[in-house]
Formats: sequence, C-alpha cells, structure tokens
Amino acid sequence: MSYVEELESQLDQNFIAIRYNVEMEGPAIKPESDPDVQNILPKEEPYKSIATGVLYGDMEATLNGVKEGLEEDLSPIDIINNGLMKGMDAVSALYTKGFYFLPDLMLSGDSMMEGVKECEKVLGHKSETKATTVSFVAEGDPHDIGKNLVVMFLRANGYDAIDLGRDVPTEEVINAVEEYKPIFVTGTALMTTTMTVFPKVVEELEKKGLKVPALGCGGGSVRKDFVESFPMSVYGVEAYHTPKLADSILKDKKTWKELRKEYSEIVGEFVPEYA
Ligand code: B12
Repeated sequence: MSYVEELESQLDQNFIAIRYNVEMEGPAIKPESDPDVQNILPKEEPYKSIATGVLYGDMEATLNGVKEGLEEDLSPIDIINNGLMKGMDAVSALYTKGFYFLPDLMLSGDSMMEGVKECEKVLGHKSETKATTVSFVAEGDPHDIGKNLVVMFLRANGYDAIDLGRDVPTEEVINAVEEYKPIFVTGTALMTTTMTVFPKVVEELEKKGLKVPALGCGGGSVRKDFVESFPMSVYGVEAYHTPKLADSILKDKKTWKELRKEYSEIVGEFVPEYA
C-alpha cells in the first residue's frame, strides 16, 4: 500500500463531512443523467459513445468511437455533426447550468479536436487548389473549435485555406487580405464582446479600398440580424456550409447580397435561420 493509500484508508469520510459542515446529498449525479444532456445525446452507436467521450473529456474513448465509426464507413461529416458536436452541445448545457467549469470545457474541447483530426485524415486535402480563403477567430476570443472545422472543410474541398488562428488582431486580418487576395474570408466569434470585431474588419477593409466578395461571420454568440447590420458580410450557420458558400462565389460569382438572399439554396438544405 502506498503512503497516500494508507493515509486515505485511515480517513473517516463522515467525520470530514461533519467537520466542514458539508451536507451529504447522496451519490453524485452522472453528467449523462441530466435531463438536458439526455435530450442532446444521440441514442444510436457509435455517435452515443463519441458524444459521451467528449462529454467526459475522455480523449481515448472519443477517438475509439470515431475510429469505430470510420471503420464502419460512416461519413466523417456525420461523425462530426452527430457525435462530436452533440457532445460539445451537452458540455455547453452543463456549463450554462453551472455544473461544468472551465477545466471541463478544456478537456472536452481537446477531446473533440482529436476526434476532428481523425476525421480530417479521411477527408484529407484535395491536391488541386481552387482558390485561397482566409479564416480567423476575432481578437480577444480564444474559442477556435468552430474555426478549425471551417478550415478543415475548406481544405477538404480543395481550398488553400489560410488559417490565421485565434485571438487575431484586426490589423493582421487586413494584412492577410492584402497579401492573399482571398475569395472568401471567414470570421468566428463566440463572445458577445468579440463579435463586434466583424464590422471593424469591414470598416478597415473599406478604408484601405480592399474588396472581398464576402466576409462569412459565424460562432455561437453571433446572430443573423447583427451580421446583416453591416455590409460585405453573410451570417454562417454550420462550418460545413463554408465550402458551398465559397464555391458559389468562385463559380457563380455570387455577391454577399446574393449569399444572404439565397443561403439555403446555395448550401442545399433548409436552414431555419434563413427561413
Ligand atoms: C469550449 C468552450 C470554451 C473553451 C474553448 C476551447 C477552444 N479551443 O475553443 C475554453 C475553456 C478555452 C473557454 C474559455 C472561455 N469561455 Co467559453 N465556451 C466554450 C463552449 C462550452 C463551447 C464552444 C464551442 O467550441 N462550441 C462548438 C463549436 C463547434 O461551435 P462554434 O465555434 O460556434 O462553431 C459552430 C458554428 O458557429 C459555425 N461557425 C463558426 N464560425 C463559422 C464561420 C462560417 C463562415 C460559417 C459558415 C460557420 C461558422 O460552425 C460550427 C458548427 O458547425 C461555449 C458554450 C456555447 N454555448 O457555445 C462557451 C462560451 C462561448 N464561453 C464563454 C465564456 C464567457 C468563456 C470565458 C470568458 C470564461 C471565463 N470566465 O474565463 C473564457 C474565455 C477567456 C478568454 N478571454 O481567454 C461564453 C460566452 C458568453 C458570451 N455570450 O459572450 C459561452 C457562450 C458559455 C456561456 N454560456 O457563458 N470556453
């Protein structure tokens, strides 16, 4: 028996609880037993194991589930949307309720990204390059999971996607537009305090006389009406929509105004936000 184990065996848990006036409320409730989490978690396998892996921040379980799904020939996009993202939605629900804390979010975020990397191996990079795009997370914002998905989908669809990373100063975005002349710029913001960067990017681009066909703005806290309150922009709903938006700019010369009007047709599905 180790020193720590020996000490633990001598501890009287009841005494500790009384000593610190802790009321014992019975056994801890498992995250997957929470009613909101139960509504979010998928019922069928391997999506259920993948989502539960993310929920527990268990990288190994998440990866095993993803590999199993890929071996069963499930599409990597389905694995991301029906497994990994559901796990993250459940994590968000528990964080909002105050049951999860920042370290939980970090473990879950890392597990999700490992799963995404595994899917990326299958999606791969197309060898021919259609055009260049630029992606960034707004200045002051550390949330980069959505942006990483956007970049992955663009690369898998043949775009040379320049990834500027997270917490990117507006000036760096403008410099990248000047240097790479992208056909599409994507911005992601998850906080109400950082989404205000988008109109600033547009303002700076206009000041410098730089034209981009469109700036796709997405992220958890961003809303369509906010994005449509400034020019050059289009509200992006799902990361996998990005290559379809880019294709319509490249092939059909769609403008940002047309992207707003024809979003659902362009991405090829009913999008409630655009109904
Ligand atoms: C994971 C997480 C973290 C992780 C991030 C890890 C990482 N590497 O990204 C960590 C632990 C770092 C973190 C930190 C913080 N977080 Co946090 N975090 C979250 C959480 C739970 C999930 C976010 C996420 O990754 N979602 C999944 C991804 C895939 O979603 P997404 O990025 O939105 O992308 C989707 C779409 O938006 C779309 N999309 C995105 N961009 C684009 C672009 C285009 C063109 C298109 C088409 C689509 C598209 O594609 C994706 C879907 O397919 C959210 C909760 C929530 N409800 O969102 C809180 C949340 C975003 N965090 C929040 C906060 C407050 C913080 C902290 C400030 C907390 C603190 N007290 O310190 C810190 C940040 C500190 C700092 N400034 O450095 C708040 C923001 C509140 C607000 N309204 O401003 C939230 C909403 C939680 C809450 N309910 O309070 N967080």
